[in-house]
Amino acid sequence: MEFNFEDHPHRRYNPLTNEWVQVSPHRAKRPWQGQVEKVDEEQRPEHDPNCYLCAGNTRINGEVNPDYKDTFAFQNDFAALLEEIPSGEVNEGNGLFKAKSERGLCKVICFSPRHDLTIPEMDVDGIRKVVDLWCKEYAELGARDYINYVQIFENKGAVMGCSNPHPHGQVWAQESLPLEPEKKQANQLAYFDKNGKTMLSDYIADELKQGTRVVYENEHFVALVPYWAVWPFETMIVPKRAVARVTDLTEEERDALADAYKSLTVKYDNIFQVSFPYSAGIHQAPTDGEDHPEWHMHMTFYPPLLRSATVKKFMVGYEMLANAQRDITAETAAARIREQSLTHYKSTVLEEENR
Ligand code: H2U
Repeated sequence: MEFNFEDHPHRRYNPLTNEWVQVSPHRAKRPWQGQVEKVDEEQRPEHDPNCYLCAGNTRINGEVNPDYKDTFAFQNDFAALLEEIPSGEVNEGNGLFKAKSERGLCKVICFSPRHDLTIPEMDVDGIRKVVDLWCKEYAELGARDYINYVQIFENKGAVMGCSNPHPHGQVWAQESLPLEPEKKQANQLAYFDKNGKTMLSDYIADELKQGTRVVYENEHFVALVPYWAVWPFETMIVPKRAVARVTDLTEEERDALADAYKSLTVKYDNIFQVSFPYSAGIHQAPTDGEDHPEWHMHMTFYPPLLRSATVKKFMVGYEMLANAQRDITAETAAARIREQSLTHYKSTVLEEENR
């Protein structure tokens, strides 16, 4: 019998983080008698008077949101990071007790005044405004001399702990480089120093040649299931040009990013005909004043759903104690995403109802 990566257990290497994932494709058929998530598909109003993100509404701290027409950003009223704190440091017990103060700030970014929409249901022009807002926040927050990293992210769906269905994301800006970007920076730097090119330029060139993990492509971006994906339907949107940060994207590339973001999330929603939950975010160059030619920005999506709209993957047991693990291969997941239509299932339903 010959070893076969589609059937036999193996490990795959993530060169961005220098970590391994255990792949167990033969397990994909196991029966499920565990927790089943509730599908929350209620019809939401365009404006909800009780939503703290809707235009014109009062937030918990008494502030009133403006009557915004596209996007809107505000400082998180319950921010995890604060700007005005004294600095402090502990390093005791032979380095066993280390701590350091961390300055920063957190913002909430509303993608649209429409309470009933999500990214896959917004039009590309509206999503382009979200891309522009990311650029504005990255530039403005990153320009503060003590801010060295800006993390842009979106938590979508109650399953991901998102507290409000209104389309929104967050931006956390801080003094230090957080763990995930720190790992990616070190590995991209080592690759760039050795090869004189960004790691992801070489990687996506090979992915585009092979095609088996590519799920969507336009002129400037490719969306793919990375070879080393951990989450069942994990994907990355990567610019074809080695761009270090969102603010280095051209106007055309910003449009293309908005198109890729929409296309990928429409396909996601179509897999189980449900608003597909995920945590997504942009990893890009720190805002420490350096050039960072090693950085190739990318947007990563970590969706938790596994085999249906109601069965979620849990990162527990072996994953917590030993190593990240997945059942279906990246190639199987990619084929599943790729084959989905670029027309959102809800618009198809609407068309049928109107017929
Ligand atoms: P989620 O992305 O997890 O849904 O978070 C929304 C954020 O909105 C959350 O961090 C903030 C919460 O602190 N928030 C406000 O800033 N003001 C409010 O009036 C309610 C919620």
